[in-house]
Amino acid sequence: MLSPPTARLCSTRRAAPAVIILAVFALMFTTRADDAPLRGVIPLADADGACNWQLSNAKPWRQNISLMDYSPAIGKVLQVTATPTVFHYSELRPNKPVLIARNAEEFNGLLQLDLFSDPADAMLQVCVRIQDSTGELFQYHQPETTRLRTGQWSTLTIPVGTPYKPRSNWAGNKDGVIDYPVSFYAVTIDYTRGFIGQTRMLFDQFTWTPAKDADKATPQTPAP
Ligand SMILES: [Ca+2]
Ligand SMILES: [Ca+2]
Repeated sequence: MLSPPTARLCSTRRAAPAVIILAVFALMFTTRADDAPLRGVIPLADADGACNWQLSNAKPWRQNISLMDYSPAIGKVLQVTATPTVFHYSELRPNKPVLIARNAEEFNGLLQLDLFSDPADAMLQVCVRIQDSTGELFQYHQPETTRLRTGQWSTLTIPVGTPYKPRSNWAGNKDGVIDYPVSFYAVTIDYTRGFIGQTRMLFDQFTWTPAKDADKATPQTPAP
């Protein structure tokens, strides 16, 4: 049977909105891919080679950050210099907070970084600052103070996310509730009280590993 001409006209007219709907879906999926939470290394430099990290209050706290070539094997690293008697910590952050989790389930993982401290005893501890969608900041501490060794790189690990309790929170809506999505905002380096002189710290391989990925890589240690 031949379909009536009016029906044909209708289906042709419907085609245009369908194309628009498909285009909107395509755009949504593209946007979603761009907004996927980070897994792995947070780059030290952007595509043009410019430093992707900054120090908060660098000028008043008399601290300095630079991107430098370290060695052929290690490549570029961040160098931070500070005088702990002028200010007792540094806040080192990517130019833009990095999305790491869209919900409570995703918010569970390890933030790791490679650190070289000269001298080693100038550094007391490293903390991680996470920003929720209202701008509230949550600070997570290392489980225990890491002793660095002079003249050696160390990999520090800070567990971050819903299974762990942040030590403090401030800014944003200040309700103590994590509003998703959340982003990696900064690491802070607390200097040893009473340390006299200038410190030089090198940073490399800032890495976010979601717990789901870590489970695949290493067998879980049974609870004691
Ligand atoms: Ca490097
Ligand atoms: Ca909040």
